[in-house]
Formats: sequence, C-alpha cells, structure tokens
Amino acid sequence: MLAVHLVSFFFTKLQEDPTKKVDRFLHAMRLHDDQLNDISARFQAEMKKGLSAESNAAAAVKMLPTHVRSTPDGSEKGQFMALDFGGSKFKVLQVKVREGMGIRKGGVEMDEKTYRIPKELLTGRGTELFDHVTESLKDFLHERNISLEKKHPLAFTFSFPCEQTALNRGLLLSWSKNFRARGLQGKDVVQVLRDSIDRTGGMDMEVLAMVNDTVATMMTCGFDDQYCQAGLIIGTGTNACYMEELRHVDLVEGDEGRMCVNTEWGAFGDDGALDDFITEFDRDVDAASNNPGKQIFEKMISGMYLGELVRLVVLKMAKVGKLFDGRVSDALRTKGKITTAHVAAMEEYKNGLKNTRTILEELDLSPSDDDCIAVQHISTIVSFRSSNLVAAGLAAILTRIKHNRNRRALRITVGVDGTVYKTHPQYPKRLHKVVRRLLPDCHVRFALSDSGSSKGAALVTAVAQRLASRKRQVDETLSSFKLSQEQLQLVKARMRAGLEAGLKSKGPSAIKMLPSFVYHTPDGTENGKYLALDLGGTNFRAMLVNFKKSLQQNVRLYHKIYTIPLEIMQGTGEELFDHLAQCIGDFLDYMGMKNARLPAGFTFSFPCEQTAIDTGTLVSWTKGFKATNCEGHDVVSMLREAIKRRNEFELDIAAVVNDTVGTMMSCAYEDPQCEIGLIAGTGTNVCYMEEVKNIEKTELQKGKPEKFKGTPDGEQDEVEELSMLKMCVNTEWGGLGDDGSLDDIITPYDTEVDQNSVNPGKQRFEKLTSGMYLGEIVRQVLLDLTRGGLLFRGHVTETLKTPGIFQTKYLSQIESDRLALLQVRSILQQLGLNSNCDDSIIVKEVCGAVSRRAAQLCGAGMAAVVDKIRENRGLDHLNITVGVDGALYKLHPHFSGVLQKTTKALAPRCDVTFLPSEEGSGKGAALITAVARKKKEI
Ligand code: 0WK
Ligand code: 0WK
Ligand code: BGC
Ligand code: BGC
Repeated sequence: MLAVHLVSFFFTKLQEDPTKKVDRFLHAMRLHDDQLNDISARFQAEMKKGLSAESNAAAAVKMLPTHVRSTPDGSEKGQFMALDFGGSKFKVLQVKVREGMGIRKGGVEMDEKTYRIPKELLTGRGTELFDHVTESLKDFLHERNISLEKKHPLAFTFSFPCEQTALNRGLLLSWSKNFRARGLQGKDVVQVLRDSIDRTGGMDMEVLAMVNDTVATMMTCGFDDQYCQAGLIIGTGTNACYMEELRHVDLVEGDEGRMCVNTEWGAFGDDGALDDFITEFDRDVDAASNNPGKQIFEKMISGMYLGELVRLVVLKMAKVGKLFDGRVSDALRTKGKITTAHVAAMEEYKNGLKNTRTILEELDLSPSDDDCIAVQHISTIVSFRSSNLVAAGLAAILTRIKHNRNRRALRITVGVDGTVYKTHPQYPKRLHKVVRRLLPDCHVRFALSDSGSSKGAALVTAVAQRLASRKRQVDETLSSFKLSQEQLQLVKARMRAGLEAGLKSKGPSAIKMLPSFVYHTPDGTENGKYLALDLGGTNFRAMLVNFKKSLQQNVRLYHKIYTIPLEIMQGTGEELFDHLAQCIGDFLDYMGMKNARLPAGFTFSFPCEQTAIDTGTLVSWTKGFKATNCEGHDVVSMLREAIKRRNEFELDIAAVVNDTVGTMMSCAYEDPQCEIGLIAGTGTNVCYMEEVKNIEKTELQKGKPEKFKGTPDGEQDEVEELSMLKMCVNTEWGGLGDDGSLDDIITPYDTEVDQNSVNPGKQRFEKLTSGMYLGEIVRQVLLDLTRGGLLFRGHVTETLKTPGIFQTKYLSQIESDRLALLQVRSILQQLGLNSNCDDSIIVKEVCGAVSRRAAQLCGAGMAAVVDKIRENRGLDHLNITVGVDGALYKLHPHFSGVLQKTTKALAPRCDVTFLPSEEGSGKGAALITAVARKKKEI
C-alpha cells in the first residue's frame, strides 16, 4: 500500500505542480522587494533627472510641469463642458460644480456620453481625429439641448505626454497607447482643438485648461480628500502625477508653493535603465508595438500590453512543450488574441480557472486542467509584476514627497483610475499591499475615482477660470497705468508747454521754472574747504567738502546723515531749522571744526524763488514737509537765525541751491557735458542750463553779472555774450498737472493718494512719479483689488488700510528679478499681509505697472527738456549728460532703464548720458559756494 502512495506521490511529484513549472519559466518576472526597492531607487534618480533643467532634455522620464498649482480648495464652482480623451473611452461631458460642497454631498453633477473613435482615425490625420472629437462635442450639445450660443468653458483631458507652458497650452511630445495620428507631434493640441471647434462651427467654447488624466484624477479625488496629492492611472496606459515643490521644478519660474508634475513614468526604462528587468517577452511586445523602444515601463504594466504578454508566454511555453503538449493554434499565434480583460477573467476568485479554460478553448486549444492552472498562473505572474512595478514607482514618488515635506511619516491619498485597476479583481489589493510593505512609515490611502477624471478636469478649469477672470480684472485695473506712445508724446508736449509757460509767466505757473543764479558749471579751479548742508526728502546731511588744488579733481568729503522726525517735518519752521542747526553743530563737533566759520552751501530740496545765489524764498513745501511759517520766507535767513539762536558756531552760508542744481554741479565736475540735474527720489525734479534770454519773466538781463557791468567797448559782443549766457533753472516739474493738464492720465488711485497727501492738488506730476507716492499708489490699487476679492482672499486688513505702509523701497525689492516670489511673500508677511503665490504674482505686477508708468513719465519729461535745449541751441543733434540722484533712480531695478529708453524714444535727436551722482548734491553745493565766494571776493 505504502509503495503505491510513494509511487503516486513521486508520480504527482513528477507530475509537477503546474504553477511551479510556470514560476521557474517566469522567474525573471517574479520580483522580490529588494528588486522593487532597487527599481524604486532608480525611478527616484530618473525623477531628479527629469526635474532638473540641465538633464531634463536627456531624461527618459520627462516630469512635465502641469501648471496646476493647487489641489481643490472648495472655492471651485461653475458649469463646464469636458472632453475626456485618450483613455479606453472617449467621453463628452457636462460638469456642474457647486460652491463648497464636497462630492459626497453631491456638489458635482455630471452628464456624459461615450463616443466611439473609428479605428482609422487613430492612425489617420490628426486634424480629422480632432474633428471627430469636436463633432461629438457638438452632437452632445444638440442631444442635451445645451445652448450653442452661450460661451462654454471647456475642460480638456488629454492623456498623452504634453509639454505645457500654461494651463491652456501644451505641445504634444509623442503619442502612446494605440494612438498614432499624423501631423500633431510638437503642435499645441489646445490650439488644434480650438481650430477644430472653429472648423466644426456652430458652438462657442473657451478651452481654459488641458490636463493629463492623472492630474484630472488627482483633482477629482482631491475634491473630497485634501490629502490627495498624487494621481495614478493603470488603464490602457499607465502614468502618475503628484504635487512637487515648485522650487524643484526648474522648468517653471518661481520657487514658491507647489505644482503638479505629470511624471509620464510610462517612459521609465526607455534609456535602458530597466534593461536588467526586461524579459524576452517584453522585448517581443515592444518590437511588435507601434512605438518600439518607447514606453518600456508602460509595456510591462498597462492594460494595452498585459494580455499580449500573457499570450506570448503561453505561446512560448506551448512551443517548448510545457503547455498543451506542445500543440499551438493560429489563434494563439495571433497578436491581441489574449486581452487584458482575459487576464482579469482568468484571475477571478471563483471562476478564474473556468474562464481560463473558456478563453483557451476560444483560442482553439484543448487545455488540460494543469494547462489551465499554468495559464492562470502565468496571468497572475504577469499582472502581479505589473502591480509590483506600479508599487515600486509609487514608492519612489511618495518617498520623494515625504522628503520634500521633511516628514518622518507621511499621510497621503492617491487618486486612482483606469480599467486595469478598476476591473482586475486582485489588482488593487495586491498593489496596496506591496506599497504599504515598501513604505512602512507612510499612511497611504487609495481613492478610486468613481466617475472618471472629468470632474477633476472641470475643477482645474474652474481654477483656471478664476485665475483667468482674476487676470482679466487685474489687467483691466492696471490698464489705466499702461501709457501708450501717443500718451507719452502728449505728456512730453505738455511738459514742454509747461517749461515755456514757466519761463514767461511772472504769476503762478504749474511748472515754476525758478532761476538758480548758477551761471555755469564748475571749471575745476575750485579750492578749499566747504560745509555742504543737504535737506532732502527723507533726511538731512551735513558734509565737509575739501577741494585740494594739488589733488587733480580729487575732493575729500566727510559726511553725516541725520533723520528728520515727522513731527519736525510738520512742526514749526523754528523747530525745523533749530533741528538743522543742532545737526550741523553735532557734525562740526564730530569734525572738530566748531570754530572754523566755514563757508557753507545749503542744498534745500524744495521750490525756492531766488533773487541771488544766497537767498531763497520757499514757495511751498513738498514731499510731506509742512513746517509752519516757512513758506514765503527766506530759508537762508531762517537757517542763519537758527544758528544764531544756537549760538555755538558760525557759518558763512554763501549759497542755497536746489538738490537738482547741486546734483548737476556734482556731476559736471566729472563730466563737463553735464548740463541737466535730475532727482528721482522721494520727490522728483529737474534743472537744466537755460539761455538767460529765454528766462523772460525776470529782469535778469538787467541783472547781468558783474563782469558785464560797464564794459565800455561795443555793445555787440556784450549782446553776443549775453545771448550766450546761460543760467541753471530749477524747473520744479513736479507741479506739472496742477493745472489739470494731466487729468486724462491721472487714475482714481492717484486722486486718492493726492487727496490723502499733505498738499492735495499740488505736485501732481510728482505724485505720479516719485518715491514718496509710488508705494501709496500701489497700496490703493491693492486695496481696490482686495475689495474686489481678487487679492488676499478679499480680506481687507487694517495693515492694508494704513497709509505709508507700503514704502517705495518695497517696490524696488519686490520688482527685483532676482527676488523670487518667495521673498515677495516674506515682504508681504512683514507687512502683516498673508498672501499666497498668486497674490504675490499680482502684487509684483501692480508694483511693476506703477513704477513703469513713473519712469515713462519722467522719460517723457526729460525728452521735453533735452529737446528744448537742442532747439535752444539750434542743433540738429544734441549730446548732453544728465546728473542723476535719488533712491528711486539708483535703487529701483527697472526705473532708470525705462526712463532712459523712454527719453531716447521720445527725443531721438538727443544723445543723453545719465550719470548717477556719486556723493549726492553736497559736492555740487560746495562747488557753487566756492564759485559764489570767489565772485564775492572779486
Ligand atoms: C478614466 C478617466 C480617463 C483616463 C482613463 C484611463 O476618465 O481620463 O484616461 O480612466 O483608463 P483607461 O480608460 O485607459 O483604462
Ligand atoms: C541725494 C542728494 C540730495 C537729494 C536726494 C534725493 O544728495 O540732495 O535730495 O539724493 O534722493 P532721495 O533721498 O529723495 O531718494
Ligand atoms: C500617456 C499618459 C497617460 C497614461 C494613462 C500614457 O500612455 O503617456 O499621458 O496619463 O497613458 O492614460
Ligand atoms: C521738490 C524739488 C526737489 C525734488 C527732489 C520736490 O518735491 O519740490 O525742489 O528738487 O523734490 O528732491
């Protein structure tokens, strides 16, 4: 009896367990965890390669930026048409998303219809394929009585690798799966769709977003589960996407926040990275595919190929006599005869074996039970390898997310879709199990996208719509800051008219054109020590300037800066000048020159009417100054009295100059061609050397300089001389527009700033162009955009309502190209403004629009000045230098460039060199003082 058992045992032993035979035959396909971890590590390396700008071009795994920057945040709403193209089914849908209610709460309604795609179109002309798509869309509209007139936002799920530069722009890199239509590779498929919609006609669609099916699947599941940060398709094809840190996505500007990356992992291995895992069957599948060498990873995993893999294994085992006693049928030899659906059927719990027999008999085979077990096991191994490879890829992605977020443990949800995952009985369980085994410290949840990806596509479109409408509204708001060439020409003409009027009219003119009594630029003979006092826009500066004959052109300077507290700026004139006197005292003390009784030049950066070089009556304060009892008074006397009151030191104030004049002189010391001084700082202003004969409003002629007095010989050369005589005129161009001449470009934001200023109605040009006001204009625009819900989620914070909170220096920082949006956010943070990435982009845009207009307006003004000088001198072409100072010109990243370009464009017959002044206007004031003293000595 025992003997019988032994024989039958060995016989069965001999009669080997069919699965063992298959295990051995397919050992290369049975991957264990080390191998999976190895594949996972390889894929992580591929991801890095794809993300980095240097190695992206050569990378097999393209890591395509999708421009989807956030998963759903519940604010999405609207009605959308959607096209779901590229999977096994082509669907046209209408999706209705209602505000803030999750899917479970029925927040999204979908109405869909699947349309067949005739086989020939898959390999026909691309335009014909898209026409079929748009004709189906039109048919759906008809069938569902959806208005053909109304403009419908359209969400386009296109499940092929596309290089996207925006949500609604994507170049097709290559077809995959069973699509091979001609003439579309490298084309922007969104444009191709638009053209096809126009060709089909009779409907109005706005294609707002194109997304990959993985992205749409992530968004669909993300609507309900905020942990959903990755999308996975295991269908006809396979692919995955996830939310990557933007700073790692080199191909997209900005490193703030996150962006969804479509990995296109189907191509993993196209560069040979998986060769040691490729089996002969994989090679056969690839060789017979319509894209050999491509999508290697996909061909080991996805539904389009699993059935074929099983067929080839069964065929091979049959050929070598390991199945069906070596008998092979034509059907078994025929490509595609075993489908992935067959594989799934073979693996069904209960009916798996029965299905296997049915399927094999349908292939004209007559399998034995063992054959059926073996073939079923082949299916198991092939599909098991598929889920294992997906698990390895997913493990790589989730590990990367864990590192990105610096987490020891990660809780995440993966949105999944695709026929293999949905219809293969064992697939999901196997996948989940292996993923959790490979990632013990990750809590991974798989969310099945139960209604396809179009919901997600609609959500992306909702975001795109919101972003598009916000951009439209922001552009509209900023359009009033965009000045056309014609408008700038007009400003130039009005500036010119204002200069002319200011030279003529004795009475008040918008542009005051104040004579400075500085007749010529320095001639380098200046010598000695001078004290230069400089009351500018934001601070007071005392400076010791020492011109040493011996040191060619070499000037020694020592200076100290003192702030002017607001209460002093807006206190009494006495307090202001006492404060200046105290600062001077401190400086002289610091220099040990209290008893030096130095000759001093006083740079006073406010409009002063002068009748001589050492007197100046303040016409009106500007730039936030409002000290009382100063306007209409001689600022030199007020300073002298303050010094006397202090009774600590003495000064010989020999000259008072405007900071533009001081700046011109400082720069003329370096470049004799410098005959214009420009300040673009807290305030804005320009001076230039005007022909005395043109300064009609004053009896200057009568006031001809000493040296001309009484020279007996021949009036002629005197007249000649006189006509050649020039004097520097402080234009005070800041006043342009005070007569309403700029009302057509002044925006309501400017009016608001002017109204809130200490000198409403005054200095209108300055309030459009200078540092004191640009920040306020930006704040007004940001307020308006926030009230419109376009910014900071519509939260108007106290901070945003605080005048002066947005200093102009922030503009310079925010607009610097080097500064990433991150820094913009931190500046906003410092201001107590919580912003997201989109907010930062808008803030940067607003700052850019405001500063660009300011620079253009100054450029238009400068064009008027240089053209006037050119015409004064009857020149066809003028070469001239402008000495410049001011924080806006010097520190703003774009201001000076735009100003120069605008001047060039509007005054093409003038070659204007802009020379930033090194030591401010102090040296200039000292030079003028030196000249003034010399004259006094004569
Ligand atoms: C259903 C989605 C579609 C995606 C498809 C993939 O709605 O966007 O392309 O899943 O699975 P497949 O149909 O290729 O099996
Ligand atoms: C530096 C000059 C000073 C002038 C100032 C203007 O020395 O005279 O007032 O530039 O620039 P702000 O300080 O207003 O930026
Ligand atoms: C395509 C992917 C797509 C995947 C799943 C692949 O062949 O390249 O873009 O996401 O199939 O449909
Ligand atoms: C003043 C000018 C000064 C300019 C630049 C303006 O507010 O009126 O006198 O030159 O600011 O500081």
